[in-house]
Amino acid sequence: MKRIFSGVQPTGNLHLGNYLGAIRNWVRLQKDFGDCLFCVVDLHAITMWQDPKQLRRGTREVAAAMIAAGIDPKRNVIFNQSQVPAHAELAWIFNCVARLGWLNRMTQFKDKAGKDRENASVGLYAYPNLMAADILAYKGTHVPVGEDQKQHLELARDIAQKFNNDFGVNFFPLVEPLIFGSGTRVMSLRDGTKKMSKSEASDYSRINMTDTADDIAKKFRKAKTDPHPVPASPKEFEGRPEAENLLGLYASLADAAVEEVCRRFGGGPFSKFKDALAELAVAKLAPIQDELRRLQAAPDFVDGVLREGVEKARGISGPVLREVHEIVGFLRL
Ligand code: AQP
Repeated sequence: MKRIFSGVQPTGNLHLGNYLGAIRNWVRLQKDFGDCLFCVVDLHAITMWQDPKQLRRGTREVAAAMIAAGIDPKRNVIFNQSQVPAHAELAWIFNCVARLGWLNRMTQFKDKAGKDRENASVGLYAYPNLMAADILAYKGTHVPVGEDQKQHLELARDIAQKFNNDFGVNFFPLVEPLIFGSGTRVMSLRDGTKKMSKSEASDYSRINMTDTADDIAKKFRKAKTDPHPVPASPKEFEGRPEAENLLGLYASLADAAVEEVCRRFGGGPFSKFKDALAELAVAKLAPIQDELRRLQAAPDFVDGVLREGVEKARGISGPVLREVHEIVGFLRL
């Protein structure tokens, strides 16, 4: 059976990268996959310190954004990770399956821990094991994510394979990443070599899902470019990461080929192109933002969706964990 699992951290500032790289694809996939779980991964969020009030607010905001973007809470399971014990429990078992050498190769840990590695939390280091548990607690088979999560998904496959080999079973599926669409790697507006990210200090580096039309226009106007005209073909992207990112963003928002966008704006000034890009982004985000505002004013509704999701998620993961206990050899009393 095919089952989708994916998640977003409630760490604030949900941005265009999260939308184009992940959430928009989820909306499209829910039509083809009957069984989808979309999770607000609050256990992942606390691998870096979070203000408790902000974390609660962020959890509701991410759930609301999923619904506002078009994920149907009736057909899918929308829930927050911390309320389903199977995630943390299976993560511990996977801590005992995954090898230190595997985790040492994870580039996201290196990026996030930076130079002060000794001071990073153990949770940040073991993050990929929890991510494998998130998916496999439901025997998830397909995981739609942005390009940045590819390495973690390869690790989830390795963990599933090693668990199956160690215990001589064919229990966990080998998860398939679904990395598709033109927004799989949206880059920072200040530096085209870095991904757009929630935790980047400068707010000018990203378009937040809650930005006003004025903010969006201002941020695109200030976005870094180069002194040359807009490239007339993707062949001219070489050494121009900011231009490539902005044209890619336009293509992704317009659901058009990047070649077509280059043909339309190529040779012209960036100022004109940036105005068109801002206009398009505002038009595409406006209906989602309207719905998001409506849902933010109805926290009881959002909590109700999460509560129902938690029940369903526990109902699926509980029996999987019972089987895992059996396989591992925990004595059931
Ligand atoms: N820049 C991006 N382009 C395309 N996809 C992206 N995703 C994140 N950034 C981009 C995808 O969004 C989903 C949810 O991401 P997350 O909230 O779990 O955290 P993250 O990947 O660590 O995202 P951020 O925004 O960069 O957060 P911080 O700054 O806290 O690390 C994932 O599917 C991800 O691929």
